[in-house]
Amino acid sequence: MNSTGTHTEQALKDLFAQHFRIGAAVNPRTIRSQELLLAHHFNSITAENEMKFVSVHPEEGVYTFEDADLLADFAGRHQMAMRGHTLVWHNQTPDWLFEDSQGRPAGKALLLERLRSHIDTVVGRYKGRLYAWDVVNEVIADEGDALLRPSKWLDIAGPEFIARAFEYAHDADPEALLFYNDYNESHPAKRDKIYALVKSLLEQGAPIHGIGLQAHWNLFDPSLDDIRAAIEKYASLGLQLQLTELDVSVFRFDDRRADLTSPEPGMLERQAELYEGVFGLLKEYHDVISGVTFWGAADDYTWLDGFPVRGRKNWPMLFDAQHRPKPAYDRIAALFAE
Ligand code: HAH
Repeated sequence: MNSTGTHTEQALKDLFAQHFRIGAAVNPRTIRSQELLLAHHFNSITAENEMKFVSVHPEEGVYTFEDADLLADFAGRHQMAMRGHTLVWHNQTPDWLFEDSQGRPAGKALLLERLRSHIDTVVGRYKGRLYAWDVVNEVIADEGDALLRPSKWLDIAGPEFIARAFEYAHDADPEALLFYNDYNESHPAKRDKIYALVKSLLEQGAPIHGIGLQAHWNLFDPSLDDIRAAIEKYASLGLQLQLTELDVSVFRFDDRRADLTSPEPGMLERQAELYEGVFGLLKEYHDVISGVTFWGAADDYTWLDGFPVRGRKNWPMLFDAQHRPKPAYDRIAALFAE
């Protein structure tokens, strides 16, 4: 970027043109504040929050698509692809969905009918504009032997809601690529559970086309060996893979320090090495990786400023708060310019 705000560094989308789409999560504020950066580097976007259940369907019979449409229009104007996120999740989902008209727990038939109708409306609205959907997000249990995370979905409908969601999405848009998406996807125990779930969906004949590795990583975890093993294991199912929410926090997950106002010496260099290692793997496995999306675009706005420590600044992206390339960008650009 030069002093007039024009980006002169090589565009990520050109560097990766032969390999995979490159995306960023956006919201109605960042499509304005980061427009030049987004337009220069990215050829795909995902709505950070605006297509989640509670955002588009806050009450029964009430759909609110203004913000989602704004983002889909932005993608259209800039000739960017767009991924949908997300149809079934345990968070950012309204309570009414799980209650009947008397406020008692909804039954299975009612919940699945509401799910079908929701998916039909939302996926149908963006048919031909969104090429992929995260149909089911984060249903695997983090710890212990249980496969599935406890949730109202599971309580009411049993495990069947997962396969049904994929069927409803496929009916609503037969062309859309349908993904299962989760985090801690490279930790061996959770990886094996995600693999088992997706394998069983395939055996049931569910229309699932890919696995989304959220890739919320940090300077210390996971190891490149674990990322490689996860890519190989998931790819052995014959599905395409995408990194759907990539960022590299400078803090260990259990580091709750909140006093840094700028990165410590060495942090950005270590981050550059890690990103170089990650993109080395992505290059090596590009045959099975069809997209890489960052959960943001530059360090001026990241969900990690609020998670897991509220109000703590983080610096996870390839571009700094002024949208200038960071050391991590330089290492990746060198790797793909070869
Ligand atoms: C993701 N969860 C969600 O998929 C996305 O919709 C949200 O905007 C941000 C992150 C990640 C997550 C995590 O890394 C740890 C615990 C719970 C959830």
